Amino acid sequence: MAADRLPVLIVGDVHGDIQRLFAALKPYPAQDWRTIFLGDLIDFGAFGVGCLRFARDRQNSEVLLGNHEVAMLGALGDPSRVSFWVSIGGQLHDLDELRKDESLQAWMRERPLLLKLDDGTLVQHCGNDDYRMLIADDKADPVSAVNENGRLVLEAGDTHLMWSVMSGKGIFAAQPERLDRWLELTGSRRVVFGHTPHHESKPAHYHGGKAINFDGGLSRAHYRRAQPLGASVGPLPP
Ligand SMILES: [Mn+2]
Repeated sequence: MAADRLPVLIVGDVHGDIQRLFAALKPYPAQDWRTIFLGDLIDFGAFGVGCLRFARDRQNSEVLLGNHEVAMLGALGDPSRVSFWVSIGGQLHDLDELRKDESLQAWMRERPLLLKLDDGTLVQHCGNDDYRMLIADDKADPVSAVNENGRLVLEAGDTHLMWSVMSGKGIFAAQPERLDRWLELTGSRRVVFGHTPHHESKPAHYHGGKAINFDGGLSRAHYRRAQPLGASVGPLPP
């Protein structure tokens, strides 16, 4: 697509704070950037579904699936999972809104788990290699296998399995051997991710930039003290 030629803008976990999302995107007009959202647009903040729709509709943008989207889809399909989802920040008014919008539901289920860029960057929600649990066939391209099997699992309504794949803590910062194995398996030179806040003023680089965390705690509803916008949103380094 034409957006492939644009510089890449990464957007970390938004968690329903649409005002700070707009503020963070202001220096980056949609037509000038290929915007990649790392997932977890919802929960904690009041405008989760609004953030999802905005990301879906922004020009030249792609949106990865986050574990909070998985939990919300679980709550949508199974009333017994609503209380768990609320316990991790789920907003009931957002669930009502999603229930009325079947095309948004379908769009959420189709979100990829992994995105491989032409420059060898792998982009994903969690800084974790648990995605490998979705690889069944050694011969298949691992990135396609994770995305295809993830989609099948979501279509089957097994959000419980998907949650276990996607909710682990980040391990790439502390376990460089696992990082290297994941990069080798996926044929990537580095991995960009969110999911676990890094508490730095800019995206956190680990192991010489082989792993970069863009979850800078953007949402005021999730983190009492507002973190800098540039900790979560910014250009992909060269
Ligand atoms: Mn997450």
